[in-house]
Amino acid sequence: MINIKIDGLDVSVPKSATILQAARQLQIEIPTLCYMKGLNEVGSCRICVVEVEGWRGLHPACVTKVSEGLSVKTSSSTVRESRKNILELIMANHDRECLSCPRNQNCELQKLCNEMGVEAVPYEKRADRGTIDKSSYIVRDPGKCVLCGRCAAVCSDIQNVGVINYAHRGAHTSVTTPYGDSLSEHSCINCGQCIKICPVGALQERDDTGKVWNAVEDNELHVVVQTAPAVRVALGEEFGMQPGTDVEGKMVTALKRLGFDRVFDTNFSADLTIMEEGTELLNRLNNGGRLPLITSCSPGWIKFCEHNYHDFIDNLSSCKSPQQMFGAVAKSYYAHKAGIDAKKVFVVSVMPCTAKKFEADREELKVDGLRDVDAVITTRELAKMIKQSGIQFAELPDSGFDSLMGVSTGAGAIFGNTGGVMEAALRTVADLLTAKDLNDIEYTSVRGMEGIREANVVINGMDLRVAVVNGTANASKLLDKIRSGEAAYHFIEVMACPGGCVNGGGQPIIMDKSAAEEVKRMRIEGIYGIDRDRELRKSHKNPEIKEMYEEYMDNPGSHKAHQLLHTHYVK
Ligand code: HC0
Ligand code: SF4
Repeated sequence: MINIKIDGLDVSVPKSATILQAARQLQIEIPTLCYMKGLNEVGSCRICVVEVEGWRGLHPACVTKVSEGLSVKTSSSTVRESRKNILELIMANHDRECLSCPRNQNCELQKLCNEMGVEAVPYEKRADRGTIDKSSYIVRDPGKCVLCGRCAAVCSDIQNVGVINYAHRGAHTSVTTPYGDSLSEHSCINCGQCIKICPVGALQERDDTGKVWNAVEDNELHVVVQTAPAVRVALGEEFGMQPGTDVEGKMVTALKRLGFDRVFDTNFSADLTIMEEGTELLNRLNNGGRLPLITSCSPGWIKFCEHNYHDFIDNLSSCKSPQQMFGAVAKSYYAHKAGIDAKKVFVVSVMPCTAKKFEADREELKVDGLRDVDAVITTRELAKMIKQSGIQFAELPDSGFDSLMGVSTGAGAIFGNTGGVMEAALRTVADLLTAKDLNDIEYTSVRGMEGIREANVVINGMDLRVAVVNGTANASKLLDKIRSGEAAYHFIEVMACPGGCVNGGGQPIIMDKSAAEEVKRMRIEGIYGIDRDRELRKSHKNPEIKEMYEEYMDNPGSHKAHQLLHTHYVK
């Protein structure tokens, strides 16, 4: 251990510690901007500078290692003045459009400027980093970029995509795409993880709230909305509630007040996905089909697979995702039952995911030329619409989803967590293989926060080797092992976002990044709580699903089901 003094207080820390870590051990908060523990420890912004007795100049606490006997000052007037000066320099090159910025009041730079007393910017703008690019699902505004590099780190290290990075030198340094192109022209998977880690408003999702307002106000259209499993455990955060709070009832009330004609649930179509995907798994196992079967409901993962692992395209489940299945049945089964022309049904999705906007636009997911889903908004965009309409969300009474496509089971709910699709499928496959109504349904071996989890599940004497992956860099690691013959599985779940949809790129932004893991854990727990409280916890027990098959689609895997609910991807 190394003994040092910080602001006159003694502390012992491991030899490998930085001054920042040592200060945090003493509960001394040194401000940071570019720093992300374990991901981006590069000392590029210099906000964390400190004085070290006997050393010349100031030193960034996030990358300066401790040594025996150091004496550090973290808030001398020299330090405070320097931090203020650094912020003024950053602000000089930052488009100061705070009032109209989507990150107003949720911006780390704004918070630092307030805390350090930055009132005016005494410097001229030095760099022109380009104009806003709105042509992708992920909108980049280089004029607001503070060059922290956090997006580049997440894109390459967590997602193994690497489509944004530093370019140019000196005052012309920028964080940009290859050739400064739109992200849509490259292998960006639209996961939105860069948005969530950006400290300012330089990255945002494409805003589709205008499209949804227009649809809701169009009397010619019958507008139905579906809500993804993970939205209800995070939406409350936008209104001051604890992460993980289940606000399903209030969310449904809010959507009805916003003017949607019907409020339905993606959890319903998650149950439907299990009926189709469980059948597909059993077919492949029994009939020598291509294995491992790999889930296909995460559109970021699908795009990643198409760009980098096209030799696994035939392993992908042919099932559309629950979002798309919902749209397909809304415009067929629901329109038929309600006596409405399918072309007049406008389907809106509320998703925790930015890649769902891309998925909804995919040509191969259309049925007879008709899109399944017409508009996708994120959890953040729904919160914005609720705020715009003056609804006092926290005060709302609860209400229930509309019937026909509003009932769901605990299995549908857990889709929102990493491991959830796997567990939901195992619950149904186990009942089908044993022809029993099994009580032991919590497959805890596939739960957890680790990036790659493997398990052997024995069902009715059949030994199933399964794996659950989250984050596309982890998907690469697993698929590389399969390619080289080091590993083999029957069934794999892949979710593009670390933690699964609860941590999707469209979820509320957590300003205090040190709390991010805890927030993720609370959202995950919120979802397992919904599952535990459900009377029905297996997809095949969903009465509305049974009714739909009986009346409209015969059996899972039927010709009609294939027409509506399945697709294929081109290599
Ligand atoms: Fe998900 Fe989904 S669980 S991808 O994470 O499968 O976005 O929440 O809606 O479609 O159901 C996201 C969440 C969904 C879909 C479902 C799946
Ligand atoms: Fe990278 Fe995902 Fe951001 Fe695209 S959306 S730039 S893949 S982090």
